[in-house]
Amino acid sequence: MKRLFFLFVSVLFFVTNVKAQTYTPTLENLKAREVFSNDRFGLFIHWGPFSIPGDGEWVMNNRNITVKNYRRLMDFFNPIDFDAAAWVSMAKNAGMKYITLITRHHDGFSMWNTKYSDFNIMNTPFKKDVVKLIADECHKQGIQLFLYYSLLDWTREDYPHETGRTGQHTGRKGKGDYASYLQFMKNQLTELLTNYGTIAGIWFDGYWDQTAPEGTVDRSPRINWRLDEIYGLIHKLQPRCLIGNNHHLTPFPGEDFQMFEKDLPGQNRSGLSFQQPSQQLPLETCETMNNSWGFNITDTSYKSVKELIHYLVNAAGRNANFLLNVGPMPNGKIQPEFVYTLQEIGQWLKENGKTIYGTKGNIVEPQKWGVITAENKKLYVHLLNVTENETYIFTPDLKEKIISASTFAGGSKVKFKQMHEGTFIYLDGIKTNDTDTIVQLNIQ
Ligand code: FHN
Repeated sequence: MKRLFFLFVSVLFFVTNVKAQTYTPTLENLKAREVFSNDRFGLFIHWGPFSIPGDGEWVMNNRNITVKNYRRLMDFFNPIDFDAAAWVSMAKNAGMKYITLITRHHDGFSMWNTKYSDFNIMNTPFKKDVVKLIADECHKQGIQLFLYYSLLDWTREDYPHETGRTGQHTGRKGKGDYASYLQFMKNQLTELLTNYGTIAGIWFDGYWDQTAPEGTVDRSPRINWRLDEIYGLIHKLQPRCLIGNNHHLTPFPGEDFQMFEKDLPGQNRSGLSFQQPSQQLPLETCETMNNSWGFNITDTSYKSVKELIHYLVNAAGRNANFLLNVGPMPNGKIQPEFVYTLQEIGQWLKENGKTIYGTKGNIVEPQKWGVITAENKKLYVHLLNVTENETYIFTPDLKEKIISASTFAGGSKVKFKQMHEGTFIYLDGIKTNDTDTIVQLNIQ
């Protein structure tokens, strides 16, 4: 009997896996992946009642706030200065092609009119469906909308909190019930993919709550998330909708893009990115403008315009999109430091976007001086780190035959020498730019 049971479990496991392995993206999904890859730049928005204490989106966990006390934030969330049109225009003027909006973060608060939880935006004094306001504006202004959805929940009793790594002090007593929680997530995702028009992608987070920390050898989950059911539902409702999961692991079957957090693909400065970049899927990396995702009133460690442009260029050079975050304030405004930086990046992209959008990266390994992006018969050499005294740069492994070279800004002729072991590009006589000197190579 025992044997029979094991056989049954193994067959079940095999069948589930085979089912998961056989994911074949539809043609429209493949097309959407291509569009996404060409977009290169997006806006991440971390916003909700967690913004009120001004201490980041992890405030509930970090300060051990109980569910009962945390729910009070719902009574204070009244962002009277929120203007969806202004946010979307700000993203567009920054040169961003998509927005990824938090719909429900780990605190479990839903930013839309959901039937499946009373911990939602309609029960705040604001009483307006934020997802709808932003979705309508994105559709109107022609920018794509991705929705962030946390698999982890610090509030619900049915989330398997007893095996979770975080949210252990929010006062939950009972045992989780994953079957019930899974059904809840499916219901909510169905709402999000039915009532808000075309959704370009779902951005999952929180899977890691049920695994050993990043960098541990065995990171198998402590619960069976049954992601194939969730992914299947999404692709059934909107086949072109791209699925990404910030599990900090190699992509699973059913996922349409791979993401990195606070790291360029191939780097692991954050300690979260042990996974290898996928060669097949579109890539994305996300980063904050200071050190916080959600609004943090004391965090003034703002990254400079130059640093963030370098991040964008470095991401494109590695074939990845850059998803840059803002944590709007509880009144619905985005702080002026962020607005200014986004305007400046937008200005830079107006002049140099041709070398970023629709390009491919990984033409050569990233070099000390910078990276190369490519489009049709043009290579753009981005000189991000060259000093006044450097008279040339050298790039190994450039297979393409160069016909001519010039500065991207101004079109002045640039000297070069292509040899068996690599290519020399001479910098004497060319006007360098402190942020990024771009040399255009026309190739055969
Ligand atoms: O815990 C979250 C965090 O709050 C934030 O949302 C980031 C964004 O990538 N992801 C998680 C940590 O991996």
